[in-house]
Amino acid sequence: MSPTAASRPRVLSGIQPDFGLHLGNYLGALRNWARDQDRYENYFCIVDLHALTRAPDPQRLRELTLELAAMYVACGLDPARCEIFVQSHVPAHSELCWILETLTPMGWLERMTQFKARSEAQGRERVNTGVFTYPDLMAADILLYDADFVPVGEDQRQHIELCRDLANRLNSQRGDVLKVPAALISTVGARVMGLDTPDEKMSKSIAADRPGHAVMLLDPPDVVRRKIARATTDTEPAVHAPPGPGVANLLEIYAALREVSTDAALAEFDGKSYSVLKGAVADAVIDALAPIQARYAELRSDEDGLRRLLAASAQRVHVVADATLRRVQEAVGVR
Ligand code: AQP
Repeated sequence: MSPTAASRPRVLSGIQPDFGLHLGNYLGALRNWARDQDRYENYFCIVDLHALTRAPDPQRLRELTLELAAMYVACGLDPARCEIFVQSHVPAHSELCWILETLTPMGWLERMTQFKARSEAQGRERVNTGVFTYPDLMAADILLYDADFVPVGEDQRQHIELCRDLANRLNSQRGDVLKVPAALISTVGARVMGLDTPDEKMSKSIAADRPGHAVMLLDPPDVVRRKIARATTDTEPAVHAPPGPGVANLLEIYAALREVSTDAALAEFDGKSYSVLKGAVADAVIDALAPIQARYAELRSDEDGLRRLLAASAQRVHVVADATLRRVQEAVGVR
């Protein structure tokens, strides 16, 4: 990274290599990371330990990790300006997580929406403990790097709040040990909703079961067009104000990709049929995905190059993470 980067505020964020990425991951996270990379000192992690909570096939997890690294770069993250590294390559993440767990009341974790959703879906007795303590590991990911900001989608706000609470708790007990980070949530595209169910957020795991739920970043143009053509709207004959949730979601996707306000998007399509709107949304999505898909194909053909990039970054970030871990260990008395 350039020598001047160190004087900028630091951002850290990550994505799980559990399934392929969808448009929500792009608009809520990756696109913003790439757009703002000159404003920040950039740390972007591939959080493979989090993905273990879904008990993936080991070989598939290794592949998904490399695929995600390629996707980070294909979406515009420049390895010369961003650290791009794998969580499990830096043991300090797990070590700090344990210390944070000892500071976390169970009630804080029981309130987490993601835990509640997964324990309802799988049954509380069966859901693994990693799903429960996931926010502690995420807090460790962030706090280890003294991040100023965490650029994420709206769904992660609750986890960032918990991370802040933990940093404040340790600081109030043991002096100023940890930097308290803030969430950085974009005003557009922060909560893309499911195409088939516009009342729930577009989600990777749902898309794995129901392909019509989400446009995936690697979907070819005909698939994008078909999925958007089938997106849920309503029984009105044309776009009108105020739009229902399905139409509002399509307008929001269009506005985010064409970089216009949602009001301008609504004005553009007011009175037009849903098929006209859907055609324009599909064009915008296809235009945005074409260069990403081309770059991704190039990067995936050089696996050794990707592995070298990840190894070099892990070596550099290791130093930063270990320094913070040492500070915390000293503060709590295990060093
Ligand atoms: N629908 C979304 N709209 C905007 N941003 C979103 N993000 C996720 N879904 C949307 C943002 O993408 C980043 C990576 O997310 P993650 O790997 O932590 O996975 P997630 O939030 O769990 O993603 P999914 O798609 O919702 O997967 P599952 O099905 O596992 O729950 C984060 O910054 C997130 O805010």
